[in-house]
Amino acid sequence: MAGNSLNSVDPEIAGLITAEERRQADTVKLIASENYVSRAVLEATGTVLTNKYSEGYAGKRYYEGQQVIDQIETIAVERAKSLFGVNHANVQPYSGSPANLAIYLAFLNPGDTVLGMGLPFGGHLTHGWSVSATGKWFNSVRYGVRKETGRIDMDEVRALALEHRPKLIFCGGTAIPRTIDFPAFAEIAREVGAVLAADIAHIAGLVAGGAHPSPVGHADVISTTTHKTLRGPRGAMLMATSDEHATALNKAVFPGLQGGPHNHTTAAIAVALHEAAQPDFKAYAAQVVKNAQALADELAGRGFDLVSGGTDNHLILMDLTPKGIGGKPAAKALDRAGLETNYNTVPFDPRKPFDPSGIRIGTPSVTSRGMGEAEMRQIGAWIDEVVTAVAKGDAEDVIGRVHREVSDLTAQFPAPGLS
Ligand code: DSN
Repeated sequence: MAGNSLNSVDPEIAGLITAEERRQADTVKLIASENYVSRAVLEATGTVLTNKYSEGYAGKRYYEGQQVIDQIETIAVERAKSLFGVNHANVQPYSGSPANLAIYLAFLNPGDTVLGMGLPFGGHLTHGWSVSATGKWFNSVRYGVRKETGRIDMDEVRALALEHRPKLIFCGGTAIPRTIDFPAFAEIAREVGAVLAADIAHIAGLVAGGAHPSPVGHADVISTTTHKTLRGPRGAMLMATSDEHATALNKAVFPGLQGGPHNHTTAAIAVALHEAAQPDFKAYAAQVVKNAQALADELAGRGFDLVSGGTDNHLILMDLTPKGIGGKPAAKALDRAGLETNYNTVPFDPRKPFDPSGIRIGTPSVTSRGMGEAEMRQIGAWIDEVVTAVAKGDAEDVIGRVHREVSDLTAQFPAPGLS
């Protein structure tokens, strides 16, 4: 049993993994937070490193046998420091939410005040939203965007900070199509004596590739997942410039919140950081933004209502209300046509998060497949055709035809990491 392949031990799961691989290959993946990792990153995740417990940090562990793991984790940390230009990095958080929870544990006590972007405006659950532990155990205050511009209202951020004196301010989020003004957030945080946390999960690859300004030198602490634009395995990192902040974060991750790090993930993060330090990653990051802007331009030209009117980064948020359809039926129809998106609330959405007005679209994955602006314009045309047909209640033929055309396109652009 021990030496047998997955196929012979568990053909049911092996078959489903193959089916998912085929689905990923045949789909135009437009989910803004997803990507395709390289074969090298995939290989690192599927290794014997998963067998090892390593509670603690390199050189100071609570289990023996760390001769190899210490080297791997140290390499990952050094690569993160070098790529982002920070003095300290912790590569152990299991994912973005635990990474953000560690920030609370490091700097706040229960009941303290956090100022974060409201979820419906593009923030993350862990920035103090009501259903999250961060909204239940802390006093959370939320900022949003201006109704007229769809952009973060920095006057409101400052006014709320002065009124509520938060101990922690989060900037960054999950559905923000515009550049985050890190210096402006830093000024407000300094004014009220708050720790500024930049959650760059969505844009980490753009920051690493020079396609979005860096929060380094502005934010006190930086959190990121490793699997979005950064194109690594599912995992997360915390970074800091000062020794004091780094020590507090390290204690919060372990022993504060987590046990043993997932060493196979650490190795894969190290590989992804190596890939992100190569010159072609800069070109990738720039192309992600160019593609998003081409797609945004195509959609706007076809009458779609884009939040903030366009994008500076990898994602587009659209309100489908003027098209006469909700985000959920549109996303489901697009998925059947081979165009994978997610339904999403839009700022000031009158509808509920499980049936919201918008969809969110991103270009990290299609760019990893080598698609460019011409393909984005074609994808924009397909989105328009499907959404218009569904809104009219007569979409079956259109969905079928678009799906065939999508298959022709995906066949020309093989996805990295897939066999
Ligand atoms: N679930 C992620 C996203 O899709 O943006 C955020 O954690």
